[in-house]
Amino acid sequence: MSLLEQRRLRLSFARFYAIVDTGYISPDDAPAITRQLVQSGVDLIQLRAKNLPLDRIADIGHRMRSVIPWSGPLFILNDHPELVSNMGADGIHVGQDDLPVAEARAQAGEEVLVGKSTHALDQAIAAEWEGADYIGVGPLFATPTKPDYVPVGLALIRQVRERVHVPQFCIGGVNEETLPNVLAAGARRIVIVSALLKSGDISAYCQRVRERLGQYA
Ligand code: TZP
Ligand code: MG
Repeated sequence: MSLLEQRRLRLSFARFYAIVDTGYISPDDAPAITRQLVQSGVDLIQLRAKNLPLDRIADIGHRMRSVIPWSGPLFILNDHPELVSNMGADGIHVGQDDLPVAEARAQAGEEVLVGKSTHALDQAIAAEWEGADYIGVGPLFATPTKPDYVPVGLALIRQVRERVHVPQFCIGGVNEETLPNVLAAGARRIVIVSALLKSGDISAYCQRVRERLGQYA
């Protein structure tokens, strides 16, 4: 099995995606937070650093990689495909206004997962056609993490499930309080950013989220 196939297999089981966003934490805390996320059993960890220069992102990414076991959560970098191979990330995540999937894969490495953000059904279908290994679907709710985006609403979750085959991670305003409605609306894979980073106890928060996810097959 190729490395890409192994990564896709691990992705196929993944349900809980955490993003380490330097808009919410001090970059120096990223490795310690990452270690907590690893120990808390999340399936994917993304580094999202919108406010830092490239050399700083590369440095934080290296330090995060060093605390994520190779058999542990998949490690994804947001933006900057050119940094991926040196960082040893498992994947790259791009948005609608970023490089096309094929170009991101060409820059990041052919064995690397490519994820793409989508905000509507046509974008979700197009991302799969383009070759994305997984998609993000959202923001479901208004969120300070992505303030300029109109919420897509919960109905999109089932529409995407019916038409798209690659794993779909529902994102945007997902937290302990909204999770029951998100799951009832059909989501089986979720991303949490601010609620997790601001929780004060990442381990306990993850435990409760995982229990709730476990109630849905
Ligand atoms: N893409 C769509 S919504 C979002 C991203 C990166 C932010 C989600 O953050 P939060 O804090 O979990 O609402
Ligand atoms: Mg981007």
